[in-house]
Amino acid sequence: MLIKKSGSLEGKIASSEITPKDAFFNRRNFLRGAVAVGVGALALKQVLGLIHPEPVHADQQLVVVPSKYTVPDAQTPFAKATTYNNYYEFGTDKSDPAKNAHTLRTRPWTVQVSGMVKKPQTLDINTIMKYRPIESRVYRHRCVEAWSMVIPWDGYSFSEFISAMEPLPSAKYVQFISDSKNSDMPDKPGGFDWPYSEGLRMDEAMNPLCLLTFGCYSEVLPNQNGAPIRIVSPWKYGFKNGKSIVKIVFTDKQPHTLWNEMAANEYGFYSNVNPRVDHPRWSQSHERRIDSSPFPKTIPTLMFNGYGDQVASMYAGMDLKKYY
Ligand SMILES: Nc1nc2c(c(=O)[nH]1)N[C@H]1C(S)=C(S)[C@@H](COP(=O)(O)O)O[C@H]1N2
Ligand SMILES: [Mo]
Repeated sequence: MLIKKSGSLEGKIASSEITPKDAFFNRRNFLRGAVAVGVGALALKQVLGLIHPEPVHADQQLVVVPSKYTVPDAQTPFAKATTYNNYYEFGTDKSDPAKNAHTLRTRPWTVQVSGMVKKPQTLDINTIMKYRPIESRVYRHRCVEAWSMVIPWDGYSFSEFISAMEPLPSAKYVQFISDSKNSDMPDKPGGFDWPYSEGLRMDEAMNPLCLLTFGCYSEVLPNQNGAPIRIVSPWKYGFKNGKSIVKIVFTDKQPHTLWNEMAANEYGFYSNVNPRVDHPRWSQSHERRIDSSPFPKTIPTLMFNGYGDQVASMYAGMDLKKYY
């Protein structure tokens, strides 16, 4: 795997350096159970792949390394984590995204970085994916709707990416904006201010737990889980974790976030998991662990989803009832 260590991402990996070999590794198409492939045949496939980029399939394996940021909880079965989803651009029922998200085209894919940053630039997803080793991190995932899962996500700390972008000292927040192309998402429900957008305070985004995510269960992300690139911030409610990101904006003002602007009294900008601050329409004290809890909401919800040791200090002195 080609990993370079300093300077900005594009500086590190100029497009002229992307050889057929790199392209092969970029696409991570190490098919599960594949037998040895002749080198000649492989090389030809790579060259053809460059001319006609292959679609990336969700069952493609990622090369991942273990991570210290892993909880011991029993993992949610892959089949549940990939069929019980919120991804409203593909429908508002939990089962809709798995049925509809196949229309999302995840290659070619670029992420535009702009705002208060030294070098605004547009980066190819393959460049971003190979910038750092991809870690497998088993995280607790708590939706604001009081259900939860335990998912092995694959990515590297968002902080690594942010540092490479060299944000200006004036940047206090980072916003990430999801895709919303009509051709890919023809049936987006009305009444929402598309595209989906979310954001974090800079120190939250720089917390090593905040994961720039490319896969789950050591495979590239299924479309319904936010392919090809998304955020996972496990101490926050799931809606902070924007999917299928196309823009990252550094700013000095608290950014527009879709749910907060839709219903500010129900969905705060911070949205830290907090069993003591209820949603106006339901309690947050307990949760239902999808597929392992026999009936709804038997599991006590943990402050910061159990990640207090790593994140509580960022909120020292803040009234978390006011800044929910
Ligand atoms: N673009 C986009 N991102 C999104 C959503 C969405 O509707 N659109 N839903 C959010 C919510 S509410 C949750 S709980 C998680 C759920 O998806 P996951 O299980 O793949 O994390 O995605 C979040 N990210
Ligand atoms: Mo959610």
